[in-house]
Amino acid sequence: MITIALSKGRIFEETVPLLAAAGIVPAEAPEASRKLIIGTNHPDVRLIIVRATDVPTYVQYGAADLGVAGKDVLLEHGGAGLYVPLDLEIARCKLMVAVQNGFDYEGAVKQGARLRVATKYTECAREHFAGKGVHVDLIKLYGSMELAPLVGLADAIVDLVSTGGTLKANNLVAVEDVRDISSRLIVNQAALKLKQDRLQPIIDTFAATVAARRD
Ligand code: PRT
Ligand code: MG
Repeated sequence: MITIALSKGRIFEETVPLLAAAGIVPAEAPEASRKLIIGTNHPDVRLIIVRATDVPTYVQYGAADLGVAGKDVLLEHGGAGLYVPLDLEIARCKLMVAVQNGFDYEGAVKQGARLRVATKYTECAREHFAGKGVHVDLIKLYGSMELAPLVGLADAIVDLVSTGGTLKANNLVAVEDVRDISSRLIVNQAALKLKQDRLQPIIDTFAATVAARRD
């Protein structure tokens, strides 16, 4: 049995074409049912639907052989026990620093002010501000970071931005790039050895499909 861990939403949707290239077709969409285990056209290939932040954990412990996870999630998770052979170049976005419209971020940084920063991405944020020599108090949040500057919880947020629509709708502006984000294929290291004959062709097909999209 080959088990592939995916999160529903953009990662599932953008992984379906890669699976199709490898001849794997899900029996149903996760939105269509409440099932957490979804079969495919191959009796020995199944998909499991987990929270985006839980994908590395399922793969790390071998409950899934393969998974697709955002670089943001992998940076926070740490990546122990995972082989990360491929940037799938899907679910692209940017990790950015944003502030309320009118807040003088540059000025605050120049003055050496201590900034309060709310984020789900504390590891990435810590590294980013340490690299700039900016002192920050990090406030861990699990969602809706955009609210924090509006109600005085934080001076700034570190969050993912794709269209910019969420920032705009909440009177926030991006002031700094932290890093580009895309989703990666992750593989359980033991499974790669034990099931190489089944896993390697899938990895190779994903790689070829990603490369073909670039040209
Ligand atoms: O949503 P849920 O709480 O269940 O979990 P999740 O947010 O971890 O999962 P999901 O499926 O939303 O995201 C999975 C992965 O997609 C992330 O780990 C990222 O690598 C990637 N990704 C790509 C994004 C975005 N684009 C994105 N825009 N993840 C989240 N967002 C959010 C962002 O946090 C912000 O709230 O969308 C909002 C901004 O979007 P724009 O288009 O308004 O800029
Ligand atoms: Mg989300």
